[in-house]
Amino acid sequence: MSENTGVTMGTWKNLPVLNVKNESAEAVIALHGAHVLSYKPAGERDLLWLSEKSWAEADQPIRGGIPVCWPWFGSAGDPKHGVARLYNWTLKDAVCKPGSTKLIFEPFQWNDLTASVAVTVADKLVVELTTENRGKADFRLSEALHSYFAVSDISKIEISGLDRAEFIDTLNSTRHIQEGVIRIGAETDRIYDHTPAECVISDPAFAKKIHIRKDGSMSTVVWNPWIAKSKMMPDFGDDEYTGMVCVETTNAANDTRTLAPGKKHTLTTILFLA
Ligand code: TA6
Repeated sequence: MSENTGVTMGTWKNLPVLNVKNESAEAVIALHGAHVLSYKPAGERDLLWLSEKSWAEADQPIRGGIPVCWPWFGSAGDPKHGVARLYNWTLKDAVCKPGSTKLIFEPFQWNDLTASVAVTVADKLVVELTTENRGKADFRLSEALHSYFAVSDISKIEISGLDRAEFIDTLNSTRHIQEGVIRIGAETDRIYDHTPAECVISDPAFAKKIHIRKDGSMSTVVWNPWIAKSKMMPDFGDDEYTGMVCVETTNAANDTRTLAPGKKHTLTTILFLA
């Protein structure tokens, strides 16, 4: 392994983080929420966005990166977006190979469910969230790898891959069919809940596009808070909406999963530039 590669402990604000560096990429993962804060392929920009005003508190979610929303999405339970992103995860193992580092976290036991997270930092970033139902009853599982991507200017990007896909506009609870690429010019909060598609963020300021590939998911959420909603969030700068967009790999809405006793489900998001 070349110098300066491997996994080291550090801090971000006052939170402990794992700094990963190898020949292919570098990344920062907070133990709080098993939360990927940053992912930079070698010689490339950071794919992920992180708010300057993010909380860094044990009882608050980090704003940006890849929140692990589990074992429910949104307000399907309390707290919103579940308990995993507030949990202090422990690193179980780091598997280091040339050009690839896989972090495996100790499973998180919550009631009858067990969540396992693995993060692979290579020329692609792979986050795997596996749920096992160790109880005696079905569990209605909704979840998200709620990725925040850095963009040059929200008004200039396009998101492709969802043409003709059905979505819920959660701002008014109406259903629509996507026509062509997604362009964002207002608050946008949509759940595309019948699609396995790989999405691509095209940003004219950058030569390479961000690809969001997934497995174990038939739903994708696209979110930008725009002006008014940004001002309502204390952990989100008033003008930060122009530099970010969420394209989230989820099991949400009609893609909520019923997990039978003894069964497992893995939600995987695969991010890369191309
Ligand atoms: O994924 C979109 C969404 O559900 C939006 O409705 C918005 O609430 C966003 O998540 C962020 O939620 P949070 O609880 O992290 O502020």
